[in-house]
Amino acid sequence: MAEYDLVVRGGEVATGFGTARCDIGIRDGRIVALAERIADGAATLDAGGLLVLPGGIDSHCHIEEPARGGYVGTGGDAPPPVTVSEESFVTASASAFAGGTTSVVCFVPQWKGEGILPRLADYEQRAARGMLDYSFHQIITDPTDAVLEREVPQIVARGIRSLKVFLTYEPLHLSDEDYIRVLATARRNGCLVTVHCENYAAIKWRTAALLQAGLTGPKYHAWSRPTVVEREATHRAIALAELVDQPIQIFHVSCAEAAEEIARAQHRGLKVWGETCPQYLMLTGADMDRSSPEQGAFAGAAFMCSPSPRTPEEQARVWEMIRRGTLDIVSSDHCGFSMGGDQGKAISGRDASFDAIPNGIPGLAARLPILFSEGVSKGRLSLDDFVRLTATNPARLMGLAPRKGMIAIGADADLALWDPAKRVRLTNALMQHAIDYTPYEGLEVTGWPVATLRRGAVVMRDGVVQAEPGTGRFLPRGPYPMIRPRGVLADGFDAAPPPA
Ligand code: DUC
Ligand code: ZN
Ligand code: ZN
Repeated sequence: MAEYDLVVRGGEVATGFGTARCDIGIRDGRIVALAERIADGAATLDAGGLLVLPGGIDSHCHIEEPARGGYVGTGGDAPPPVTVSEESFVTASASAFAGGTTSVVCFVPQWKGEGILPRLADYEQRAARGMLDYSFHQIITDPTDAVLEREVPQIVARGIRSLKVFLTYEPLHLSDEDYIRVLATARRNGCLVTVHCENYAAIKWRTAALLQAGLTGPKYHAWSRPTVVEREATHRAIALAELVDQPIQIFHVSCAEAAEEIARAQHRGLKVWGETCPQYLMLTGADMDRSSPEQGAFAGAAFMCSPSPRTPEEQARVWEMIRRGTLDIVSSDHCGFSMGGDQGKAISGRDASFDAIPNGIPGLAARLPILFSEGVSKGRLSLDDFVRLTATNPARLMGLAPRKGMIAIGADADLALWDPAKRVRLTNALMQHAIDYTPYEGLEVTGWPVATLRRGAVVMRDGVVQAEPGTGRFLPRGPYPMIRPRGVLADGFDAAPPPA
């Protein structure tokens, strides 16, 4: 019997410290050999002329997440609509594999008035139908004593190590008091807290004024939440995390002002990490002012997400914050709503004001090709930077390393075989998701995944995804040092002692 189930032969393997031309021996889904030349396995995959990258880890994806009014404006008097993301775990898996991503961390919702365990049970079943490997962030919108004291310890025991909070959105946002209670709970249970940073009251106030002035089209979404709204919430999220001595990650940073808050915190030694997304490098507020013959001004809704895309100048500043290492993860914030039909972007009608249009864009498949093309191919990033931003750093911060996010002996054989010279014009069909558009339609990229391996199985080759639904695995997370509190406390008093 052959020593290896599969040998990936002759690729330029991205180690995170430069590349090495070598063969990769895979057995039982794991990397067991890395050498200049290894013996034939039961099967061989020729990687000559290709880069071999760790499969992408997308640590911020909304997949099949039933939401009650989630991600729609700041609310009015009408009851918020219930939305179920059109993307199932099966379609999201296909999309991820098409773009070279092999694992995700996605979101278990909590609806106000409910606990977290029943919805977690439902979500576990949904996720188990996919082909991707996955872990969960638990959203907390209603931090009752029962949730924080009884249920959070139970989800931690089940391998969930991150809590997600929103500082805006009508049915989701937390008060400062509740945010502090979630931070303290995370500290007591050894979790990371991830934070959506925008000031709820500021957006609500500005939205009301815009609507009153008759400024209702999609482009005014950007006007409702200028950068100061994000900067203020980022500052507050960090200050309160410092008070509690709780590590946090700031999600989807769109502007330098917010990134500078993170840089200052990091300079003071706080455990604060910052993530950005391709939309803040590629889209601007002006995209929401687009119109089309079929959609009219509603066409701008295709680019609506929160925080809002900004300006070309802001994009350049975000690149700089990536280069400096302040922003050390690029995720997709994949959260797709189709433009057609009446359940996606048009759930409140095509004439709806901007505050009633669901926020979110699809980006699971586009993430790696865009970052490679705009980053590595255009000389803004090294290949090592790319690997860190898209795989190694998310794996480390989410407690998935060293099993995920790197090409090393013992790691899962999650690989993207990448043609760095291949030029592709992005189309919605190439994204292989369930959403009826991509905001990047027509963008030409240089660099493209020609095969994706998940735990040693070839799950995508030349754009054809082949994987059995139900083969994705849950990735339970235990305690890990990166998110251990620093132990720096005001007056030396610990108001929320962490586990021993
Ligand atoms: N922002 C979005 O655009 N969509 C999903 C959630 C979010 O914070
Ligand atoms: Zn968010
Ligand atoms: Zn999100």
